[in-house]
Amino acid sequence: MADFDKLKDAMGDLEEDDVLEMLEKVMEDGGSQAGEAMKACQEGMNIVGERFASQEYFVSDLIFSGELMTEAMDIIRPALLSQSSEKVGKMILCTVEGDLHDIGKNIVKAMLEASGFDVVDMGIDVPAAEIVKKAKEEGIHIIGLSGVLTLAIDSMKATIEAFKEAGLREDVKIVIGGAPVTDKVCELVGADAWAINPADTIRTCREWSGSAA
Ligand code: B12
Repeated sequence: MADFDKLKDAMGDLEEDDVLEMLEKVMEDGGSQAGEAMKACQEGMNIVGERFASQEYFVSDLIFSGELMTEAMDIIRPALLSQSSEKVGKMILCTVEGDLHDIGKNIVKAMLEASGFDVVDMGIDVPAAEIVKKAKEEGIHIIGLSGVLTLAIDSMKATIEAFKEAGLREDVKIVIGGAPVTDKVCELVGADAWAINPADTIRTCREWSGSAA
């Protein structure tokens, strides 16, 4: 049984060797506890964020934490993905304008693809108008917006407004996610749903595409 508190702390302390070693151990049985390990790593990233906010860590530590989280996910990703051969639909996923964070988005993308979605990944810092244009061009009805900065909330709102202005709001379902997103934020920006983890995102998007979770 892995010690997930230890894993969380090692991630928060940016102890690369310890994190990677613990994750290799988690994978020894094929990764039956990979979900818990991901959660612990994410909580460890919250510690990094708190230490950055209190000026104990610097931007270089944030950058390093991003690299470490990416390495960590590379180890456990195979166990998180239960591959579906069924094709359930196409959707857009991106990080909204002004926000360059993409680790969470990339995790969500990998899991959506594994569950059968054809994900059009528009990348990071994507302006509202481009998202609307892409949805229109490709006839896509499910949109996932990611953002971890507080300012991402404004960009999410602007994106939803842009769909309204284009007369397309009723044609799309929009799910938002990322660290600052809550039910209140969902209501404020006018999204259809929000999710904090990939499993909930998949459930919501599969419901919208007409496939049971
Ligand atoms: C790593 C990191 C970085 C890396 C990002 C690397 C990368 N490629 O993404 C780098 C170094 C680039 C970075 C830069 C900056 N960062 Co930064 N960063 C972080 C940190 C430590 C971790 C983020 C992360 O990857 N978490 C792990 C992932 C797995 O979690 P997640 O993103 O929440 O994703 C999960 C869920 O939210 C959900 N999800 C995610 N997306 C979606 C989408 C949908 C549709 C759904 C349904 C669900 C969903 O599923 C995911 C998996 O479970 C956070 C701290 C934190 N607590 O988040 C700060 C943090 C977000 N950063 C912060 C800041 C201030 C910055 C900078 C401004 C620093 C600077 N002075 O330059 C810049 C901003 C650049 C910009 N314009 O975006 C602040 C934001 C403050 C705020 N309230 O706005 C934070 C909160 C740190 C802090 N406490 O001060 N950062």
